[in-house]
Amino acid sequence: MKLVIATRNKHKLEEIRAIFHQPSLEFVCALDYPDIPDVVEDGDTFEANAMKKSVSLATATGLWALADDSGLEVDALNGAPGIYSARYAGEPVSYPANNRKLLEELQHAKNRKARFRCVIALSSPGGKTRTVDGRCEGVIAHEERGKQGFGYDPLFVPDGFTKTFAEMDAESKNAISHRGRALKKATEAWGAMLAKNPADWPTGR
Ligand code: ITT
Repeated sequence: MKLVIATRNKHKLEEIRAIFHQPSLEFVCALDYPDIPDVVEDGDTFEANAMKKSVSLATATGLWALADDSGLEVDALNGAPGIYSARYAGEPVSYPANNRKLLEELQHAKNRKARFRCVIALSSPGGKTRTVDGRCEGVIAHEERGKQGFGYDPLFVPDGFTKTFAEMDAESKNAISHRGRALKKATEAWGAMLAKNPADWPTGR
C-alpha cells in the first residue's frame, strides 16, 4: 500500500521515513508527483497547514497522504518565526540566512527559550483527516554549532542536553524531537489501522 508523504523537504522526508516505518507501507512523496502544484500554506496554525497539505495531495493522487507542518517558536520573539519558519529571512528559502536573522533578533535577549513544534496530518483519499502533534523545548545557542540535520538545528539546544540538534546523530535527534514525538503518537493512534489490509481502512470523507 502506498502512502504519499506531502513534503518537498528531503530532510523531513528522511526523518519521517526513519521514524515512521510501517511494514505494510510503501512511501512515495510529493516530489514523485511534479505535475501536482504545491499548496499555498496560508493557514493560521501548524494544524491548518498540515491538514491543507495532506488533504490536497490525498485528493489529487487518490492515495492516503501524510503531511508535516512544523517550525520554531521563540519566547523572546512572541512565538516567531512560528508558522513562518521556512521563509523567516524571505525568499528564496535559505537556512543560513534564517539562522543569521534569528541570531541578530536575539542579540540582546536574556530569555533564549524556544520550542520546535510539529503537527502530522493523515488524510484518506476521500479527504477524512486526523492529526497529532509533538513539541520539543529548548534554548537558542549564541552561535551555530554542528553539521547534522537541517534548518535551525545548529542553533537549537534541547532541554537536558548541551549539544545542538546539529551536533547529534539522527537517531538521538529523532528520539526527542518534535517530529519524533508526533510520529510516535501517530504510530500509537494509527499503527493498528495502517497494519491492516488497506481494503479495511476507513475511506470516508
Ligand atoms: P514542506 O512544506 O514541503 O513539508 P517546508 O520546509 O516548507 O517543507 P514547513 O512549511 O513545515 O516545511 O516549514 C518548516 C520549517 O521549520 C523548516 O523549513 C525549518 O526551517 C523549520 N524546521 C522544522 N522542523 C525542523 C527541524 O527538525 N530542524 C530544524 N528546523 C526545522
